[in-house]
Amino acid sequence: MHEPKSVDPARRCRRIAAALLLAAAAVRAQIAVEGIDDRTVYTDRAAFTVAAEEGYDYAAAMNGRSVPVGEEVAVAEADFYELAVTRTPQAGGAPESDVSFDCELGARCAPPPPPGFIRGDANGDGVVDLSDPVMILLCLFAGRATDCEDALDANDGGRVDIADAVYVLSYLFARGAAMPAPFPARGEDTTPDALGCSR
Ligand SMILES: [Ca+2]
Ligand SMILES: [Ca+2]
Repeated sequence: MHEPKSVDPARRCRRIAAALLLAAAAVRAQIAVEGIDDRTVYTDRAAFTVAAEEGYDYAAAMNGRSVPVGEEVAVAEADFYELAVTRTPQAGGAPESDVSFDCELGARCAPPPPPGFIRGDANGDGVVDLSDPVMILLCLFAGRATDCEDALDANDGGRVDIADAVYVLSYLFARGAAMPAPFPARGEDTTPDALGCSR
């Protein structure tokens, strides 16, 4: 048994679009694990079934936790896994075989967002909602820092003031005009102004 290894997120993302890597499948006898191939790269999810043969009692555990035999087991969370299976003849006798494999599953790396900002998306979470005018007001009156003054400048007037919070609220709740570009897609500011943005 190997100790399960943790997989840090950065390491996962260096891996090719993250993958399930099966390695070192040590088949010592006739126990079959179906649905996955040895030394094959998967992404995001894999599922396997420990095949149950009549005449044997099976015990299967993945990372020390029991998993069912004869039905599909899905792996969808990035981690390092070890599966161990033993079977014992019902007619008696010692466990005559076992099989184990190690697999590592990484999340598919999300592509980096394109550069730029969404006008009105003050908090930079990718959507414009009520939290954004709140963020504008916090920046104006509560000393909250921002990494993108351009995003706060909802009306593209070249300055950030309370009119920007009102503009977003009007858009959201009073059928007011949409924000000028870049909106709704992320993009660069095409209006020359003194505002900055580090997104
Ligand atoms: Ca937002
Ligand atoms: Ca403005």
